[in-house]
Amino acid sequence: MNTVRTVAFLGALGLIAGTGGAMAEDSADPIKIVTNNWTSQVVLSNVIGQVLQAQGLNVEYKPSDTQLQFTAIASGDMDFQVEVWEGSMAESFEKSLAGGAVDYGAHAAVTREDWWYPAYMNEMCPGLPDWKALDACAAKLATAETGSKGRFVGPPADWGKHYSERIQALGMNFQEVPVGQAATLWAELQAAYDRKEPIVLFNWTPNFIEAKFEGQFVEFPTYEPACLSDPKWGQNPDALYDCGAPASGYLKKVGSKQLEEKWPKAAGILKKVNFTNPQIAAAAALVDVDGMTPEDAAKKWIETNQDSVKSWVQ
Ligand code: TMO
Repeated sequence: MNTVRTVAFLGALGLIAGTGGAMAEDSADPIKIVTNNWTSQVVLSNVIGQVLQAQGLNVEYKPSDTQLQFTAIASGDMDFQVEVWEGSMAESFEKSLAGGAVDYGAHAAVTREDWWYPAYMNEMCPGLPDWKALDACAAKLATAETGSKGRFVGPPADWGKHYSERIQALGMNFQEVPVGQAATLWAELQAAYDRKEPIVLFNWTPNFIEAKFEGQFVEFPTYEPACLSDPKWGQNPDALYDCGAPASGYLKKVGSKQLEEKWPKAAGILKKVNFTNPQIAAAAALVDVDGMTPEDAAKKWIETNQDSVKSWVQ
């Protein structure tokens, strides 16, 4: 659906500014929407951007680092980010709230981000998904690059994980080899999967992966907040990070203070935006499986999620 048709469609629902009652006094300045480097975030940023445009608001997309975005939002240089993942951003997010950023609430989605492996590895490494069984199986994941250690294909550096520290804290016979971008994770997974070769890599849910590949997360010692702040917590009394990421993490929205002041209507919509797990996985699949651009994927997503969109703008 092109923009004209999207606008027509939203207009037909009575969702365009001016067609349904009083118009809020929002600024004509562009709202700066933060985009990050994984697919669902980019598609869903475009979804909200297109919905706001259909309401007569101006928007601009601003790529930012997953940690630095919080400082930018707290200082008002950028206005909102729609996917704040507990497992990778909780610390930066909470700091930003103290610094002036605003919590725009949680989505219904429940999230997890951690080490993940294809199901056929359960036979190769008996005892999985327990992390100790993975560790005992390190030799099967050894490569020229990692020597005698197992290779863990890790996330891009800005995703705020502490996997090298975790490997050390738990005394694992593994080495993290981080990728530069998400697409490399999926290319590595596909190549291993096609040949039924062992691989352990960073993954998350909701994502398009679960519709295409069978596999599961490695179970590390259960997360508690103290694991990240108190070295004495957990099995290594001298180290942080001796635990897994939250298995049922939150997904939140964060906005600038000026968003409420300059664009009250947009702020009201953002507060109501609420994604479910299947909605997020579907947003990623439109690009990563179907090959659409994020812009077209957002149009398609709006078309197929009319009830949700309607509930945000009412
Ligand atoms: C923040 N991420 C969903 C890529 O783990």
